[in-house]
Amino acid sequence: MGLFDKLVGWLRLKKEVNVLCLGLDNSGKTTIINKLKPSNAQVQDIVPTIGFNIEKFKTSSLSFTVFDMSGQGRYRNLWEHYYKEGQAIIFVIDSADKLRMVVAKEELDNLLNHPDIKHRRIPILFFANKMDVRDALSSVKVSQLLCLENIKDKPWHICATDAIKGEGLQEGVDWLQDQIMQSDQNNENVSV
Ligand code: G3D
Repeated sequence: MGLFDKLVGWLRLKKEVNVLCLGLDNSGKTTIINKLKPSNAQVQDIVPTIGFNIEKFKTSSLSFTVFDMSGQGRYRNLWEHYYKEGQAIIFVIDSADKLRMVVAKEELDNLLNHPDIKHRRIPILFFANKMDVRDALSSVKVSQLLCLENIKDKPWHICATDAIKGEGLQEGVDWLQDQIMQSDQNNENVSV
């Protein structure tokens, strides 16, 4: 089963799933989203998202909102507005960019403490991307530097990925799908 077919499995949830794809610029968000889209819709030329840029991709049951999180303080209010709508988060890290790991952590902390995220059990999938780059940090190391073990009130998972080859993405998508289906079932049980 292809990645997109997996994602279409979410159709069974009978609702649109809004996935926020976040991370610093150049971490690989656009490359990842393009791998998740159906092959005939993939963009061949990937333009790094520079400056303030929100991209939205819509497939049959999935709506992805992608934006960069750093260096755009004056626009922050605009993109934070999307937090409310997100039902799942994909947070992409450039594992080879050791210098900006601290910036990635700051942005993650801001995200986790945001009023529209803080009290929700929203699943967060971390992609420790660019694993193919020599000297890239391992996903365990990335996890340590971002202090992921401190996230106690949200389900989270980290996958080592090479977005160019598409490696590791499937595992992450499977996990995210399980989480969304589980939370859907829990909500149904609550409303019965
Ligand atoms: P962004 O959307 O988060 O800003 P992009 O990031 O998807 O535009 O990717 C930024 C650059 O990193 C691109 O290279 C892209 O090809 C590259 N990239 C993305 N994922 C990987 C990966 O897993 N491994 C490697 N080696 N490179 C990756 P360019 O050269 O176009 O800037």
